[in-house]
Amino acid sequence: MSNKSKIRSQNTKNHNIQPVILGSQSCRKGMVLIFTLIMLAVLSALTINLSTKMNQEISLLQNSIDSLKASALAKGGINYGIAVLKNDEDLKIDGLGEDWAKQGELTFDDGIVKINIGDESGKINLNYLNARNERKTLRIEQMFELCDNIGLEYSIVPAIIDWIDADDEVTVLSSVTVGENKGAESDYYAELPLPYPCKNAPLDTVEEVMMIKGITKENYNGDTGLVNFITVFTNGKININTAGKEVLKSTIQACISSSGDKGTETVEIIDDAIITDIMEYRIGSPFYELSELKEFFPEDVVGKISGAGLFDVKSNIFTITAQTKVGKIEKKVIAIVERNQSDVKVKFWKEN
Ligand SMILES: [Ca+2]
Ligand SMILES: [Ca+2]
Repeated sequence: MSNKSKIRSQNTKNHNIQPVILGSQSCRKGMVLIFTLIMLAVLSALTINLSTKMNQEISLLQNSIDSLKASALAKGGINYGIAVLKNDEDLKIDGLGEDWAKQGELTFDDGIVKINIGDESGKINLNYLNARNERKTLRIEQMFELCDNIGLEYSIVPAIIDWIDADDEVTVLSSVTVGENKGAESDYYAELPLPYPCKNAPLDTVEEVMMIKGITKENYNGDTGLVNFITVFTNGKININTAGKEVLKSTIQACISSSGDKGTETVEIIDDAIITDIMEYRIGSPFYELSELKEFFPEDVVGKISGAGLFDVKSNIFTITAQTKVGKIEKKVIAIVERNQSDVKVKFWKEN
């Protein structure tokens, strides 16, 4: 072989090697690129995960701060309500035209607090259904009337009495002629799927009535539910200046029905129009005396209502509700307070 052809041969040989070297470098660069991309993807995923966790933690921290702020604002709202009650200008009467009955609103940098004050004496105190005096019949009648007005069975009345009274004798109310007239004691509650004893003591909270035979969540809650008409905190008297239509009608009807001899006397049935008239009258001119009812009833009926002793013109137990929202956190505080002259004490507190 000549030198020329040897060189050509070598060149050819070298020429054949070159693409192999170039291919290896390209493959290595590709590998580096893929590795880099994978690392970038992993780092991005880690960054996103870390960022999400940090956002969650920041959000949780913010909610905790907002929750504390909302609690403080709501408690401030209750204190505002207490101050309003202390400043009530007329302690002889409590009516819906007074300052305490108007909804208040406080505005802060962090949120708004809405304050509402209601009169517990506008409701029927169930614990007096077991009163050991002549008014017991009257109070039972008052509850029967309420049952009529809000569509509940009379049988809840003996059941409430049995829940409260200390004995284990089932109450039978002979005045109930439609539906069941018997109450329930521990024997009944022991047979429930989740048994519990009959309390045999006064109610401590209004919610407790849902444990009593015949009272369900459905007839407790809602616009016409029992919760709107009953209390466990008052002295048993109904404030004629603040009671709602159902309680007002039930109480007036009970006073008239219970005082007469039903065998010989026709009991006057109160219609809704008179109740509406009374409610309109009292806004501008609250009752200072029950004798003012002569605007609406004959003298003998006014005498029955006054003599029954179920009504008052003022109250000493109020419910203050304060609601607020800070960020996404909503708070509601309910305080039931007792006022004696200008001294106000909290008897019940609920926060949610
Ligand atoms: Ca007042
Ligand atoms: Ca009992």
